[in-house]
Amino acid sequence: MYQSSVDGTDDAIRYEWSIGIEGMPEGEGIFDIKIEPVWYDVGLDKNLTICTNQKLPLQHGYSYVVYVRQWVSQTTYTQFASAGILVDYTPPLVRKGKFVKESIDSCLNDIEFSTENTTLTACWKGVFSDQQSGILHYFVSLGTIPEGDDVMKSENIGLLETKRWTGLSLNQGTKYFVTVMAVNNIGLSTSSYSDGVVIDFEKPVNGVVFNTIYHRNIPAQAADKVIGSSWHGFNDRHSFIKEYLVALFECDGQSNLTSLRYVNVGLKTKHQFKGAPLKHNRNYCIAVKAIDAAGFESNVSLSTPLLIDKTPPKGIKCTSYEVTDFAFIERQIHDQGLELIGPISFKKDEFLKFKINLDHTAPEICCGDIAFTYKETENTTMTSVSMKWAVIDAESGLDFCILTLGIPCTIEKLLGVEYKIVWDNTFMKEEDLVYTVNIGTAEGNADLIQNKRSTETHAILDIENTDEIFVAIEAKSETGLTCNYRKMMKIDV
Ligand SMILES: [Ca+2]
Ligand SMILES: [Ca+2]
Ligand SMILES: [Ca+2]
Repeated sequence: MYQSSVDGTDDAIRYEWSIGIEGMPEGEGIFDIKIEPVWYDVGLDKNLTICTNQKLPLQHGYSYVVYVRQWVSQTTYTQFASAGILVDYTPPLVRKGKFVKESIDSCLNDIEFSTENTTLTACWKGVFSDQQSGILHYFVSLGTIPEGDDVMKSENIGLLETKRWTGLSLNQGTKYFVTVMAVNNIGLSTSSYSDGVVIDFEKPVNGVVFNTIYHRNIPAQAADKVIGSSWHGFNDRHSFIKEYLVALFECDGQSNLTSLRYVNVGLKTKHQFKGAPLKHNRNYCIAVKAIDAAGFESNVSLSTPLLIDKTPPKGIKCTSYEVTDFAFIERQIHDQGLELIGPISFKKDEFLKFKINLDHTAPEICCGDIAFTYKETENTTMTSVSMKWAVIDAESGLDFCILTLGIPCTIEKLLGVEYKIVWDNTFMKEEDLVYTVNIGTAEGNADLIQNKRSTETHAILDIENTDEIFVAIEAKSETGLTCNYRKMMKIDV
């Protein structure tokens, strides 16, 4: 149905009307112009209502024009045409790649975290379109769920494409969503909502910082071109750690922490300061702070001081050294020219493990440049060993040496034919060891487990039809150093 009226002049003797698609002959799209009349007489009436033919309904996306002929004599008329009116049956569209954004300022970027709990801005420039009838107005709301309005009720804000709320009291750790409903000129609507913003106005918790890249502190080092650092324990409750800032500074006197030159290392949790001008007999500290996704900085955490000592350390000589037969012993010797002589007793099958660190390179998980001699005396349950070992290369500064007692791997029967092999204390305690496990029913075979890589210190497998298995485990440190362990184990069936 279409309504139209015309302002005619008084000298008209009658009017005729027609209607059709804009830019086409009069009547086209409304009448079958080959067989139907196109012009209709209405006498001197100045308005009319047209019901379109069901066979030719008004078509979506087309513009229609009403024509009027004002006859002033039997042979003379003036023709008028209305402005086109576009037919629209569809609600507004959401443009591809456009979305409702949250912002705290100019709407350049959508934010996922905000440090503001009283204000929030929403923006939806170019998000909605309606080619046919156009947008009439927008409704906008704020809620804790998509399409929700539990924080701010839906509000008609005309054709504005941003909304700034103030005086809010948003909760920390809660995600808020903006919903915008676009209404077109024929009353059809479409809504779209933002991907949310979490409120976070708490700085991250700071962690612990170490003066090596191995998550432990050392008191001194001889190297003067590089200092390592590592850290852990930084955390954020409401968002997450986005990046770390690290700085190296001399910390002998009063240090001004506000003027440190930080390096942004992203999400890495270790960093090496290379080529740093490190002075002999001075202490250096590492400062680390974390930044959360909302942009808050944590407090600064400092490592313990590290002394740069380029003079060679004096050798020590231990005349007696004992590994008791019940304890897991760990000794650290910060010196070089090490010589340990003495009786050591340990149980049958137990063995000595070394972890040494030369020149502050990565710690090895087996033996390094160490020579040792020992003499065994057998009795039924104990092996008594006299040992002497020393660092062969006295030039390389021995940083530390850890000596521990290795416990052989064990086998435990579970249900049925299921067994558990455990190598908890077989290798050096090192967080980042990766094990490659091979287990077979004959020496050199891997028919039960082949090249299984794991960070766990156990394996569970089915063992049938054999009374012994051969276990070979290779442990690999983060720095690529390896240590091998092999054992034949009897199966208790
Ligand atoms: Ca439309
Ligand atoms: Ca967002
Ligand atoms: Ca935070």
